Amino acid sequence: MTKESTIQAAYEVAVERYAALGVDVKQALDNLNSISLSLHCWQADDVSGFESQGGELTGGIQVTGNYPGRARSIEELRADIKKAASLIPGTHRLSLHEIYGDFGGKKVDRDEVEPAHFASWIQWAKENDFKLDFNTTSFSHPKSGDLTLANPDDAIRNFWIEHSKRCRLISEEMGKAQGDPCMMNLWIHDGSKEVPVNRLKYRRILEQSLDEIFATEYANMKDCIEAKLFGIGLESYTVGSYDFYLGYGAKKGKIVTLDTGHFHLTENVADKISSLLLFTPEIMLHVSRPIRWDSDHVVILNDDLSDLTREIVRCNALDRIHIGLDYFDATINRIGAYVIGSRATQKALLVALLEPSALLQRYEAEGNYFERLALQEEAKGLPWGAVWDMHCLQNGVPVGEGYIPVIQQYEKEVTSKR
Ligand code: RNT
Ligand code: ZN
Repeated sequence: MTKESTIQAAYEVAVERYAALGVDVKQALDNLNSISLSLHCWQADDVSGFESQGGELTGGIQVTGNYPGRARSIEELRADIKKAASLIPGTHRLSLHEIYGDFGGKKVDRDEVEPAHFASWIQWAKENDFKLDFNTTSFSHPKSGDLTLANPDDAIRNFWIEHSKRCRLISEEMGKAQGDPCMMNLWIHDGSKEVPVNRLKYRRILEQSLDEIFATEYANMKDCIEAKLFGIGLESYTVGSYDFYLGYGAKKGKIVTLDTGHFHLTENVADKISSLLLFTPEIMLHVSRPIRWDSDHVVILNDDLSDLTREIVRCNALDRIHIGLDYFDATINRIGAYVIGSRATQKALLVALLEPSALLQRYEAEGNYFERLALQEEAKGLPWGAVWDMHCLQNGVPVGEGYIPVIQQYEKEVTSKR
């Protein structure tokens, strides 16, 4: 393990190097410390949840792998999340799906869920310094089918409307209890395997359903609507496409969720940020890593992620963009997956915060494009790693790969015994 004195020395050299380019490292770290990630609870148990009648995962999403140690109960999931959070610098949020309610072994259908089912979560979050976010769950249910809120069958549509309304109320209670708005994400898989001859019909129904769901105004929760390109088995048509939700969000003042796995693979999600900032109130992100499709691989520090975080910082929009994670990998230690993805996202944010932006902006404004490109290239080699190590040290979490043995130990003592 690197010694504290070595970390300190490397940090001081880095501070000087950045200062020469007009970058205030201390300020960058203060900014990084103020960013909370919204950790997705579903990496811990492969999107299973705690419904007593819990069945297979449907809705066109898929988890691959069967690495031992999946969380099987609310207690195990909470313990795993706490373990993961202890290895990630900063204080964070936890994003719950409706199926993770504390149902006490009873069958509570999705149109019956109440704030009481999340009382123990609210208490847990308070005790463990988490803030909560929330999600409606319209997949993995006998009434999920291919169409939920866009279903022409009113019995099914109304069931999901009721579910979504109740989820908003739960979110409101969470937001009130934590004194900070709960971000409620609404994602539905609605779509079809072949192209319908009436595409408009289902989108019209979805618009009506959303209008009904959002009719009640709340002060302590914010609505986010998540678009998608396609789901497995629903490849030809997605009712809630990006155009659909962008239009809805811009017209009705709702927050659009950009999931980085929900676009054509050559589409640049970072490029969407500045446009959304102009026309929608805020932005919710689901940071994921698609490989050939929306595969939800563990997030790593790659160019796509760096582009995204740089764009957020360049737009000076940290206060309007909520950063949630959304991936599920069951082929490796699940707590390790949380830690890798969260730390990668934070590293990408740090690199963005350390960008010599004033100088780059000046070059651009003056039309000095050689200088702009040269500095961007050289900036890639700046000693941000030394600053990251110091950040971990100051936050009391393992520096560098120091979290590997901690996770191995937890696996030995806890998850391997499940
Ligand atoms: C699915 C969406 C959605 C889910 C979670 C479980 O493609 O990304 O956000 O991953 O809600
Ligand atoms: Zn998502």
